[in-house]
Amino acid sequence: MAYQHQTRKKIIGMVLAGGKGERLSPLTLRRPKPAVPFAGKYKIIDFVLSNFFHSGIRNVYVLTQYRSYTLNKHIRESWNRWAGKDEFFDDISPETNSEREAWFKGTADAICHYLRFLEESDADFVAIFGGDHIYKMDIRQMIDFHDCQQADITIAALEVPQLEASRFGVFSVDTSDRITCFAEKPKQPQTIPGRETCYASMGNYIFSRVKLIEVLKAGLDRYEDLDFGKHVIPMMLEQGDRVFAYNFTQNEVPQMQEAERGYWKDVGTLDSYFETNMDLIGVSPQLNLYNYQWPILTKPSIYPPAKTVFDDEGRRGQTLDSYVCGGCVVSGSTVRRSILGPCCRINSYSLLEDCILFEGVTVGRKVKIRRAIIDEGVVIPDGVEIGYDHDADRARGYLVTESGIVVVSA
Ligand code: ADQ
Ligand code: ADP
Repeated sequence: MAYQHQTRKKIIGMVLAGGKGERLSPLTLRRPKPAVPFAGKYKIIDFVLSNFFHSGIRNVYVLTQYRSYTLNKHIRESWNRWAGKDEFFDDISPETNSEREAWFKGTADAICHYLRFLEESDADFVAIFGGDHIYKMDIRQMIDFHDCQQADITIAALEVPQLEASRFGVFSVDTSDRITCFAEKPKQPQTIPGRETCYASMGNYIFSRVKLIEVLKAGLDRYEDLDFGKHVIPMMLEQGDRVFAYNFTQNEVPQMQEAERGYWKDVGTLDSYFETNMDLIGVSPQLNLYNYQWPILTKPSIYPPAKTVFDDEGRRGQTLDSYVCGGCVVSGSTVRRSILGPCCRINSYSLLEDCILFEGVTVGRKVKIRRAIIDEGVVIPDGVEIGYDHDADRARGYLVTESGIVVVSA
């Protein structure tokens, strides 16, 4: 039976989308992590914004900062159009033209700069979510939990293996899921009693609006780089606020497949980015993009259908086990287990295997590429081989990751 929402409270969304995503470099040299393409036609930020949209939370500010131009453009061109009457998905960035990084110093500090939006709002709750993750979530279920617990803050949470837990905010709970202690990225994360896993924060928070304003003002007096994980949550625990954890594995979206329960990916490194994309083109991917009850929204495509053609000499153009976006032309060449972003051209006698191509990549004739990520607009000249000899790849200035993925950036 479909989930019945209880709360009638008013909610305002804030998405933190200003992070650099340094571990995804060189893909994040010219764009922030939330603007990195994913699954061909989407951008990473489309996942969290689709969650807000389908949860009926459509008053959403997207806080951008680092290399914000492409992300702001995407929000304006793609997301503004999904908003109806009295709804908005607005990008907001620091009011500075500076190229320096002396902007907002921490996640909560960024929200503080827009305190007036919160003060002027009549919302009961504020949903502050990261813009960096791939998952589907009905946020109203978390809000119902927050409301029911009469919490001051609720943190979305997952269990992660202890070995990975140092990348997260890690905490302990009592029997009613109230958080008793919290440590941001601890060197020695505390496991759940009797288990080898830890409770980890997903960096998604529901705050009661009045409480949020109060703690931000108090925090600003104490820290100049105010951060939710480092300062705000510990401060709230210290002063006895009601801090709760929402178990994300309880969350359900319509027509969800069992494999999707608890599915949440950070795609923070090039290898995890590559694997998470590649999982999509397997026979039964964990993440189902064909659930029309929860479609991932993005910029509507104006491109013509993808096309595979025989070349002048009668060589077949073919794509196998692949995602191929609109506007692509694959002529006289073979593409296997790959993701082609919009408007790619693959020319005769070429072979692509296990590749991710961003928008507008041109691959010349007699090219061979395997296990590679090719950035937007790159032109691969005739006869080049990529991914077969990593020394040669490095000599050409390409980056080769630990697991041997070659990244060709513009
Ligand atoms: P991290 O993801 O490491 O940890 P951080 O780098 O601060 O924390 O980024 C959080 C989010 O805020 C990201 O989406 C990022 O893009 C964005 N962001 C960072 N600085 C910003 C700024 N100045 N303006 C706007 N947006 C900004 C956090 C939590 C952990 C939790 C993990 C889960 O602190 O407790 O476990 O997320 O990934
Ligand atoms: P190749 O090196 O593979 O021979 P071509 O540039 O000759 O590449 O293109 C091969 C085929 O791709 C053409 O015969 C045509 O069918 C298709 N093609 C090229 N450009 C377009 C286009 N703008 N629209 C549709 N199909 C195109």
